[in-house]
Amino acid sequence: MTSKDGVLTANHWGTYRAIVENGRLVDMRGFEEDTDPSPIGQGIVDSLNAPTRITEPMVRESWLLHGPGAQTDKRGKDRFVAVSWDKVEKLVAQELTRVRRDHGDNAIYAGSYGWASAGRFHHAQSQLKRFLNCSGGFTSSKFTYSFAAAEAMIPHVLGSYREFLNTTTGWASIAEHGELVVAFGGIPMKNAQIDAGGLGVHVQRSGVEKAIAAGVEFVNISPIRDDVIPETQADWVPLRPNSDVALLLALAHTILTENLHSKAFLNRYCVGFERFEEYLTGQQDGVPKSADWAADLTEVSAETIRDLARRMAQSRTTISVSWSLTRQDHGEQPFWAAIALAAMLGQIGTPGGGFAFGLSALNSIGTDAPLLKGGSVPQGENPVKDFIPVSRIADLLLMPGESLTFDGETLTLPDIRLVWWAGGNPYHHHQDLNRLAKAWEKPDTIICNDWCWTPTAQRADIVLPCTTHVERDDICISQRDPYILRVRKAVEPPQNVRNDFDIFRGIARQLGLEERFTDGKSAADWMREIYEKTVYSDGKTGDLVSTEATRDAPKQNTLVLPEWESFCARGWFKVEMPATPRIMLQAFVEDPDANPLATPSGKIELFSEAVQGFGYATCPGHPTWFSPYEWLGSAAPDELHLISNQPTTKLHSQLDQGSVSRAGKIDGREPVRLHPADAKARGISDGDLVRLHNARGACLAVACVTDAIRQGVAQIATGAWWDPDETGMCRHGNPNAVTRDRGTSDLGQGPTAHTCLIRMERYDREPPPMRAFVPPDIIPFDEL
Ligand SMILES: Nc1nc2c(c(=O)[nH]1)N[C@H]1C(S)=C(S)[C@@H](COP(=O)(O)OP(=O)(O)OC[C@H]3O[C@@H](n4cnc5c(=O)[nH]c(N)nc54)[C@H](O)[C@@H]3O)O[C@H]1N2
Ligand SMILES: Nc1nc2c(c(=O)[nH]1)N[C@H]1C(S)=C(S)[C@@H](COP(=O)(O)OP(=O)(O)OC[C@H]3O[C@@H](n4cnc5c(=O)[nH]c(N)nc54)[C@H](O)[C@@H]3O)O[C@H]1N2
Ligand SMILES: [Mo]
Repeated sequence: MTSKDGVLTANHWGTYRAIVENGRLVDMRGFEEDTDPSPIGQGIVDSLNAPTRITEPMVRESWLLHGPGAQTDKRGKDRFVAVSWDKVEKLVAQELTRVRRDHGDNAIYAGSYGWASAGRFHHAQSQLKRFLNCSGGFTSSKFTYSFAAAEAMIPHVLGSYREFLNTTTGWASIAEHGELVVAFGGIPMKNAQIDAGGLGVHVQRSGVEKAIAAGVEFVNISPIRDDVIPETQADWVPLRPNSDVALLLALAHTILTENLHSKAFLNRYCVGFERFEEYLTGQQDGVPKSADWAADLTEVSAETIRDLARRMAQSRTTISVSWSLTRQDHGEQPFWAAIALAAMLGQIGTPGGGFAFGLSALNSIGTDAPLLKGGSVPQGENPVKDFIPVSRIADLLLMPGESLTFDGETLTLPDIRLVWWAGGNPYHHHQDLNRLAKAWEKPDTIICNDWCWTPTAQRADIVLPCTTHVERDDICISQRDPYILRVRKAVEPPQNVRNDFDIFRGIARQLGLEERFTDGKSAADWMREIYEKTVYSDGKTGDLVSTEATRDAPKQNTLVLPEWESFCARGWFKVEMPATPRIMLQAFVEDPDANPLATPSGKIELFSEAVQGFGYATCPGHPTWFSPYEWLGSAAPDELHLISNQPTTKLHSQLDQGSVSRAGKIDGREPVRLHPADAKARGISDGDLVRLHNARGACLAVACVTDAIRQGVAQIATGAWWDPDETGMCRHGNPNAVTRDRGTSDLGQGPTAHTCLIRMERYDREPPPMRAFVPPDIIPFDEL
């Protein structure tokens, strides 16, 4: 339901009107402009003041009694002591000072990876980083869990990754000029509910529908049939998970051997095709990457591969590669191989053709919204140069002093004594959580800012309770969305919780750094500044087309915004949409000499001397097929490949405790989907409680038997709050109980959650009670 009444509020899943009665939030209705609002937003209504809400600052009992480093194995089991803000501010300030003095600034790890909430000012991670940079810095992290392998790899191929993520040719162009969309990992509409930083209206579904109406055909290359909406009537190619590179190479091989490739494109716009060609033909290693070769690896017939290759060459084709393809062993390769295939088709830079990084991975991927860069709270300079690729957190804690290869560098892992997380949930996002739990015992102190008792908050020493998005004013500006929003506090927060900004301001005051942290500005001052510094962006991180926003004298590429006061009074502003659809790499293709890429050659690098020069056996100089460390190609007959994809009913672990997410569970546990033949072979029926396990761990889930899943594959969404029993088995259904914590390669060191074999069996014992949403025991300070 949408509404014009109520308080405008927004989060990553959309913009809503908060309906408040007697000071209580009672409903979240879709923003009046949004014709396809997401149900996810409703999940805040009953979770806001649920028992999982943290209402006071908390300190773990053993830490408080015995000091930093005390009984770290009791994290997650100890009681918490509720303390005053004054007390907790002093404790944190003292501990920061101790760690910096005794162990150095790089002994603090504050990568703090996570999605937090959407507002630009109350962005927890930015506030934390600014605060820590005011007092000596911290060991940081680089890249994301979303597509780390691509973030490292694609700059070697195209000169930038973000630029091309931001300028993907969208549905408007595909509908007008495209004929065929070949989607590796599908066009997952469930994921388009989300956008980083919020979104005004949901447009992904209408974009796909436009393409369907225009007669565009779809091929869904995925182990899961419903990775595309049924209206696409897509041909389903249910390949083995993680075999996409073999398929991409075989498509390229077919196109090459049938002489369907565009030599003109390869000559003019690419370097290194000859080296790639030697690999494709087998001249290099004796193995032609033919359709017959790939048929064994992918379990897609050679006939299907050859037909698809011909169809792609005969049509105006977009190759979409889902981000999930990067979150697997050798996740650098699928995007590179897809670019190579698209280059051979010679349609890059043409309307409705080329490649796309993950159409529908977010609401904005596949739209033509103008690129915006909102102003921001400057994070300052971090004097500490140590960092990790973000998903190497457990390695960092477990292996101080050891080295790690990464994108041509050798990093030395510092000795971490203090970990601070604000706006993320590593006990959701990290792989092999039992390994993380061991690493988690290492630091002296773990601090977490959150509003609810997530598994991470439960395992911290100091918990700083913050507000939610409905409890504060903010400003939402997201990079690829035309809506700028003035969101407002709808309800009062509990008395003893604070905005992250105020949490850090209080601690900064204890350290004598308040003025440096706030720059003398109030939250309202910052929001106005963020708004007024909003500009058009050219899509590369940090590089701007215009340097200043102005409300008068519109020049080309100058963003004209309403005055702050009138903007605030109306609550939102929609930036004009471009008149013509965007075409990725159009300028480069029109004139590659005038508009070279930022690669060493200025061209698309199908062979990269730089990457070859790193000498990594795990990532050579051209797109390469590697057998994943575990996959169906090497599985025992009773093993299944587990896909742990993004949840439909929430964003990651956020609002898992709320009504929308709980409605998607069965008897309170996460559903796992599997094929009828696999269920039968294991004596599993629909609705049975099952145990998923491998050498790393186990979790319970409830079986959903469906032929929408390829045989040999099981699928469970991420996000169920981690709820291990004494043996480390998650009773709730968190797949990171069984995923492996290993980097994609020496180059990207990205996470590899989608590479995972498990066994599954019926769980015939008494179902254990779940504790995921049971807050820890809490005692008041004066009872200590
Ligand atoms: N197995 C498997 N694992 C995966 C993935 C997968 O595909 N499979 N995907 C990975 C990916 S792509 C990602 S991006 C990660 C996501 O991992 P995360 O981003 O860590 O997950 P979230 O649940 O969004 O965590 C955000 C946290 O911020 C808190 N929060 C919300 N608002 C605020 C605020 O204003 N202030 C503060 N201080 N806290 C706030 C929320 O309560 C929540 O605990 O997960 C990764 N993990
Ligand atoms: N509702 C909702 N939307 C979200 C999020 C969320 O938590 N909830 N998270 C957001 C975030 S942070 C991100 S990074 C994006 C992620 O976007 P994606 O990476 O696209 O998301 P996934 O759902 O993990 O994967 C999409 C599909 O890829 C398929 N797949 C998995 N492995 C393979 C494989 O080896 N080969 C092929 N061909 N297909 C495979 C799976 O069937 C899966 O459904 O989603 C965003 N959107
Ligand atoms: Mo992500």
